[in-house]
Amino acid sequence: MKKIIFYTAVASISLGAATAQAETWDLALAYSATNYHSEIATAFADEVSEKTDLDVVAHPGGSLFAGAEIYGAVRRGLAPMGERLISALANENPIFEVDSVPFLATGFDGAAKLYAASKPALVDTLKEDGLVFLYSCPWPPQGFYSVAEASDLASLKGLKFRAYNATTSRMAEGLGMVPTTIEAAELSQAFATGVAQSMISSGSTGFDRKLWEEVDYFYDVQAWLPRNMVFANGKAWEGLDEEAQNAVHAAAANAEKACWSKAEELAGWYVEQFAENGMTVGTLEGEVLDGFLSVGAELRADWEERAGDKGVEIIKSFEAE
Ligand code: PCA
Repeated sequence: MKKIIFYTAVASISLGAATAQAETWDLALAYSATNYHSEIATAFADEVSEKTDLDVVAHPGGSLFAGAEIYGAVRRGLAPMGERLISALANENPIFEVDSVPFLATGFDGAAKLYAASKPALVDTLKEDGLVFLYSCPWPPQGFYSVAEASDLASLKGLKFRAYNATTSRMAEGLGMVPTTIEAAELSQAFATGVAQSMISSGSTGFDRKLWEEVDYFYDVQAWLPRNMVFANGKAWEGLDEEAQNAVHAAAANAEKACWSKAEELAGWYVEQFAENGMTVGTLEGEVLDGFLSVGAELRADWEERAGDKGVEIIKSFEAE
């Protein structure tokens, strides 16, 4: 009997000490653990854990919440931190779509300028939603994957297209394809079963999902560079003291810098892996290229109209940079 009491006392003392030392914060991630976004977000979590009393635990691959659920889950406080593809939130606010306006910013320098021009609006929009913006990192330039050679528009007609946001859906429709929204985590399955036959995405996602096993053609369109963002629940954030908040922002700045360099460093390498694995890698030409450009121009005009004055301001400040 005495022995049991002794163990209980020890257990509760150590539990008490652990609670006082570290509060655990989950960081919900949508993309695979080996993707650079996830690796860097995990390094960010480790840095915060090291420098503050928080213990931040990253959950890649949609293992805590699927990509489509992360924004809502962090807003509701179900997870204190999360990462989301910004443009997938288009139905919340057109500001979230600016990085996916076709052919507006098509390289890393342009994407960085567009980020700088749109960041104040992004931070404000998150604040209105009760969230704290931490950092944002791009995907490499978006290309076109297809099981059929894109020799003319007729060859794309009716292809089942995997979309990840409203812009990709509308590009597909404008080009005669049939879009379905599918998270990156479900991609291999979708292509293997024929639910998807084409998509617009970066070399990064095609590489993660070994798309060469199902898809023969990659066209390096460089249509835009969409970004992910990492953010925290505002109430949870208010529970941190100023020193901890500053340490989180400092770790976020480090992660953002590392992530932009990694994206740029890997962009060409991913495409090389496609050729090495037997895919035909090229650029769009003729009426297919014209089709992408003209549907892209329509989508840009449409976005400018929906985004109103805020949108015009962002584009103006982007173009002035
Ligand atoms: N990869 C993500 C979003 C953009 C990208 O390059 C995806 O395909 O889901």
